[in-house]
Amino acid sequence: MYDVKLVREDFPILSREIYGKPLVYLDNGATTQKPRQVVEAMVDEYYNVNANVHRGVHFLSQQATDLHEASREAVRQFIHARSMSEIVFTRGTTESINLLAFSFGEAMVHAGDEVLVSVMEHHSNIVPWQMMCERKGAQLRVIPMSDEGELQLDALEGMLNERTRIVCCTQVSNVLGTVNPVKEVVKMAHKWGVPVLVDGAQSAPHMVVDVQDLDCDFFAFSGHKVYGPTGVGVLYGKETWLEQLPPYQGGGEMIQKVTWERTTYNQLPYKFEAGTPDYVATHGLAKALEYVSALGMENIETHEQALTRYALKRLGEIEGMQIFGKANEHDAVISFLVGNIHHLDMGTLLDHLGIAVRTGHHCAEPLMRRLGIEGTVRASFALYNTTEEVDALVEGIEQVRRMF
Ligand code: C6P
Repeated sequence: MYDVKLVREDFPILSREIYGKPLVYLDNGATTQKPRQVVEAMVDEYYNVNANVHRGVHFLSQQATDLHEASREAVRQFIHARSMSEIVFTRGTTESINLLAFSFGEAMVHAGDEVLVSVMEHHSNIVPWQMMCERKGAQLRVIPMSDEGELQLDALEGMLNERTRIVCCTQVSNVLGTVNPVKEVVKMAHKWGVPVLVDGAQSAPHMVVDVQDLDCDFFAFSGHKVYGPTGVGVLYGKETWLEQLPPYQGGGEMIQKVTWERTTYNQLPYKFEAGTPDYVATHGLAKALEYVSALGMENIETHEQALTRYALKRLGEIEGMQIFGKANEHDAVISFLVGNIHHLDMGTLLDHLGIAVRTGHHCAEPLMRRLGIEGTVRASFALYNTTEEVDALVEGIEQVRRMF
């Protein structure tokens, strides 16, 4: 039995009041709250273990290194990667994609080549590719979607060709909640020998991720959206690909030998990890993954799916409600507008009722243009949200609607 009341006790912030009202935190797509287990493990490391990793022969350095590398193993298990050399620690999804766009671009992309991204990508999975295409004289092409917010695979089929170098696609849209058929996308791209990057920022917190089953070539996610600390993320890459790519940044740790004439690079994954890593954050991330794994990703998914279905039904009953994203496969993200109430007004008034939602373009301006709007209000759920909180959101929206 998934006991959400018990789970909530692990998150001290959830018992806060905002403007004298109990906090209803529905901005989990932006970042999730942290359980005690994560924060306490990090405090413990700073108090009792702290030392730089991979550098010292002394006890503390070795202990910190062991924790850091155990975290890599925890990530490997969480996304079901084949080997620890395929797990590169970064600062987050954004840095993971920038790393890949730079390195992949340097090695694999030439003038006249094409890079495919979907219309529902976050800016993090658009701009780095745009910058690289500009540098290389390549072309960025956009995979369209239906009005329901489903990726058009038939269009993708027609876009793949001998000039395509990589396909970049989010597994879950941070605006529409669409769960994209990335396994299908991978199969289609692989027929042309084209690798696929899956942006897992919004999927890793909500579902079992198995990169070997997806057969994707690259996968990126952020620690802070999976109940872990800020400042740490992951780029997974198949070893065969990572071996072929040049480093992203130079510095300590990523080298094998440095002379004035020439530098040789470290083995995977260290070739991509220049400088002191945020080893306390990687430990925190491991604790977060341990936490969700103990609850069971399947149980979390079942809980959140039930909550999303309930919210879609209840929100749908509100007069003037327009929900964006009607895909069959829908994750725990709901974007909406009510009548002609501006999204910012709705967000601000809900905030005064203690309800935290996100408003605006959600870092997906091209998608907003496709939808013909400037922004939406977005409620996004996590493992600790309850049906009572959905009711509070519905009641809050009704209250705002009455004011207008
Ligand atoms: N989306 C949201 O409120 P970072 O900032 O690097 O941790 O994650 C970037 C990112 C990449 N891809 C997707 C699909 C995302 O949703 C995000 C972050 C947050 O929707 C903050 S803008």
